[in-house]
Amino acid sequence: MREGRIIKGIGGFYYIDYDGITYECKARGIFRKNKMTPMVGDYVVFSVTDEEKLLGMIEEIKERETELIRPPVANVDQAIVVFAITQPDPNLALLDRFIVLAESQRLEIAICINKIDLADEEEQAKLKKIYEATGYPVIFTTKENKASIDEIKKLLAGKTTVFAGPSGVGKSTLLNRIQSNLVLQTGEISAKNARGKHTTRHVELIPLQSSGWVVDTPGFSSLTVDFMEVEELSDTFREFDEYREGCQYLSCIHENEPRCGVKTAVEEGDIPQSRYTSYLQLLEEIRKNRRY
Ligand SMILES: Nc1nc2c(ncn2[C@@H]2O[C@H](COP(=O)(O)OP(=O)(O)O)[C@@H](O)[C@H]2O)c(=O)[nH]1
Ligand SMILES: [Mg+2]
Ligand SMILES: [Zn+2]
Repeated sequence: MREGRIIKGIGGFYYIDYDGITYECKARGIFRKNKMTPMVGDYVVFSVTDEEKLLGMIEEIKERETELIRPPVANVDQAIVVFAITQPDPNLALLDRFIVLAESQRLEIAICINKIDLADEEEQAKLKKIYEATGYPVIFTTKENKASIDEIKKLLAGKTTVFAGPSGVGKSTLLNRIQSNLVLQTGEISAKNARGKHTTRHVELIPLQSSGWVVDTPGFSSLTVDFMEVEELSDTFREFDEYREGCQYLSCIHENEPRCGVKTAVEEGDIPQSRYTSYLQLLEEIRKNRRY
């Protein structure tokens, strides 16, 4: 018996990485009876049925630490939220939404601002100021600079990471630079494919030579936060924490309450306006859903 990790699943076959070798495995019927379907990211025990052809049988699924729905991957540790400093210009409301979604899945979070070759230091400083108060690592990268790519590599070490971020910000390019044997499609190519062929994308876990795993599909394709509770939302805006003691009510949601430490901090410029605006927008979204 061996232990490996499922990196891909297609039509009832599971591809298991075992120390850099990939075995094609089937799952025992017993999993179906237990309503336990193997998923990408699962750590499994498998038996080899044909060493030459690298075939095997999954015998046991190890307990999952986490289970992401979109993309469907087990045991993800971290989300790196990637935005470009320009082309396309960062949409801070969307960035904040990605952070909230990653928080709701209890993932570790890092923020990557890419394409810094296209903007001056002032732009970088502006974003840095907004996000360093969150406590998440904020990393500035460009494909032109290896040292910046190495910083991302360091974050990936030993963890399973999904990259989240809008299309065109450079996610695939980053991954290709991180691991030279990768050839993920970048740039305009995907638009062309989308027109004609029906391309079914399978989620795949890529083992990194430098240790760690990355998911090759962008995370959080479903963008609504309406499954969350209001209290949970305000908890995910981490920089609000230190100002809560200024709130009159313990249950303050920092909206219309008379004495609110968070609102005061926004007025005094201690909490960035863009973060508070994002918060109010997401709050409204959650509320709307509750009315039905
Ligand atoms: N100037 C600049 N362009 C970049 C950088 N990274 C990626 N690009 C370009 O941005 C476009 C989109 O990149 P891609 O990796 O496909 O983005 P994805 O949709 O997030 O995977 C491509 O034309 C890349 O060449 C960068 O650091 N600087
Ligand atoms: Mg891409
Ligand atoms: Zn408050």
